[in-house]
Amino acid sequence: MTGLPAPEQVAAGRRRHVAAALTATEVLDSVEVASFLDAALAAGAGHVVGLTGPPGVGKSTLANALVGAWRSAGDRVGVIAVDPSSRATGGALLGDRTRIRKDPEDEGVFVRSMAARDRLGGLSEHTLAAMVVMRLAFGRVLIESVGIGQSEADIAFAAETVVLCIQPGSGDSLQFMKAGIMELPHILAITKADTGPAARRAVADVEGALGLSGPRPDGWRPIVLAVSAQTGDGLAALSAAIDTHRRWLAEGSRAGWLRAAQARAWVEDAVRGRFGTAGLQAVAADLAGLDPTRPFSGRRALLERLSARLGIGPAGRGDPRAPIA
Ligand SMILES: Nc1nc2c(ncn2[C@@H]2O[C@H](COP(=O)(O)OP(=O)(O)O)[C@@H](O)[C@H]2O)c(=O)[nH]1
Ligand SMILES: [Mg+2]
Repeated sequence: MTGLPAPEQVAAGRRRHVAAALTATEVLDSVEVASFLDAALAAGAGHVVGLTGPPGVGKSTLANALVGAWRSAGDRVGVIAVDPSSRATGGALLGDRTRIRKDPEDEGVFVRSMAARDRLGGLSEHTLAAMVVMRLAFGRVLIESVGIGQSEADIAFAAETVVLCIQPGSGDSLQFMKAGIMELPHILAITKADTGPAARRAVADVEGALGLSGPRPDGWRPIVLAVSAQTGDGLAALSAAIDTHRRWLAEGSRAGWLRAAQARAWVEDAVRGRFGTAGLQAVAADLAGLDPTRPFSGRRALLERLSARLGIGPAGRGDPRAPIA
């Protein structure tokens, strides 16, 4: 018994079915769970927005404001809050949760917080599974994840639209540019716009930094804006920018390409995480032939094959980061 609801039940979006699916997919290694997630990935149509940036920049407050705006527009929203500190503080996100879920009777908002991992830049495979479940159930999915150094990049593993939050006067844009992070976000949101001139300067700084880093390989022109979650100024513009990027992705086969690239990255990351680069080399041919529409089944099969070949027990046991070579 896996306790898995039917994908159609999850798609109907009732909270108890979503919760059951999230619990049942915490362990990815069964055939049933892998097929469920592949089916969910194919059927889900929710748009996944990643909200990232340093601690204190205003992500949670902005997430709350976005959820409010989307709910007012009648959209149903799933929120995944990835918190690197939640293990240490045991419930740092409780405040966020109560702030976001204003109405406990509202079936249209679902918030799940989870601890960060070291891999996938703080996003665990569990986060990916949760994202896949959420985008089956909700038209909009928001992932809040703290970026620490290079890990701002890794929200791009999961989200379709990446919003990087930058604090006015922090000098962070310079750091991001140096670290090559400026090329990743589709939208750069200068937070706390109510703080005045510093926010306006930050917009100019970020636009300058983007000009220096040249065009993105995918041709998207990043949108820079200032937003205050406190006053609501710029919130409509942020929401519109997210939808502009969503429409851009929907043109041609951009969204499909993106999902396929992400799916490959998930499987590669899982293999690398358990079996190191030697594992990746051992299954290079299988990886090349991977069906990106069924990454969870592909991942499972590859891990099982490697475990059998190397005689080290079922996939997913032991220290997932221990390399074999
Ligand atoms: N002035 C101002 N302060 C804000 C705004 N948004 C968030 N803050 C404050 O910034 C701090 C960090 O906010 P939080 O949303 O928890 O940041 P996170 O760590 O990125 O999730 C809190 O004290 C917020 O009240 C804003 O739009 N204007
Ligand atoms: Mg937060």
